Amino acid sequence: MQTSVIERSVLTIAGSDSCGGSGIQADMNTFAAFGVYGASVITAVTARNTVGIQAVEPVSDRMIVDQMESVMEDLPICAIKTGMLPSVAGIAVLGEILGQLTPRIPMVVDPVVIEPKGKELAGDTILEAVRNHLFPLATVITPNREEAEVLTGKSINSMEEMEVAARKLLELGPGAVFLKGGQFGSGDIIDILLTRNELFTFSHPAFKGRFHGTGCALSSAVAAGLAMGRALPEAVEDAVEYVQECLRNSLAPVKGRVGLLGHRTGFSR
Ligand code: PXL
Repeated sequence: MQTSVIERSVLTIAGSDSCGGSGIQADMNTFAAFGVYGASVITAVTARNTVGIQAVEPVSDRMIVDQMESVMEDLPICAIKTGMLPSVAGIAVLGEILGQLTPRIPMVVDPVVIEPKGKELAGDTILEAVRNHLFPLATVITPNREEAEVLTGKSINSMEEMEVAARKLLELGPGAVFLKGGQFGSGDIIDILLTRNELFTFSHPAFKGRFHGTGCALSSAVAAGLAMGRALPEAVEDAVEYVQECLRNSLAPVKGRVGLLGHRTGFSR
């Protein structure tokens, strides 16, 4: 038996999803697919399935801090991703800890507000706290179109408006904005990555139906790429391709109408 020393790992700070489709479970599956060791700080526990969310219980702020300390003291964390964060006070405390770690450690902030079918996972005050405490520390933020609309207070109905929204979000302090899900008309879905000096676009076919956990997998895949030393545009490109691969391998749930991502290990480009 061979034991090699762990050189790189990636940390997710997010909620647990009991059905395994999103949250911590999607993040860990994604890290495994990219071949990067994953650690997790659990911020909330959800009782949910593909039909809906039955219950949510936040983890205490103290326990979030304890988990952070345990992980950071031991593992070589090379990138961090944040997802569902349930309390304003917890976000402020996390902001202080993460302020000591970034920008040395790149961080992907997924401002989880609304899951695709429109159910709110985080209220406005949470979003405001994420915007104030975490956006300025982020290497990249990864809102979907609905989240960008909430964050900017403007609806997005065209590619031009996608770009305007991305520019507005960049002013909130992150190093870059990856704005997902521009689909105006029946064509491909266009995502845009706006860095401080460049704009990249990524287009991919739209899959029929609704899927659970695409945002979590995407932001985790970006974090995995950054942990492995990939430049942001390449990490984003790989992440888009990874989620496409998961969608091609998707699984139909028994009762719900939302598909589950088919994570596979050994993803490489
Ligand atoms: O997809 C957003 C998300 C993030 N984290 C948890 C979730 C969900 C969506 O349901 O349950 C724990």
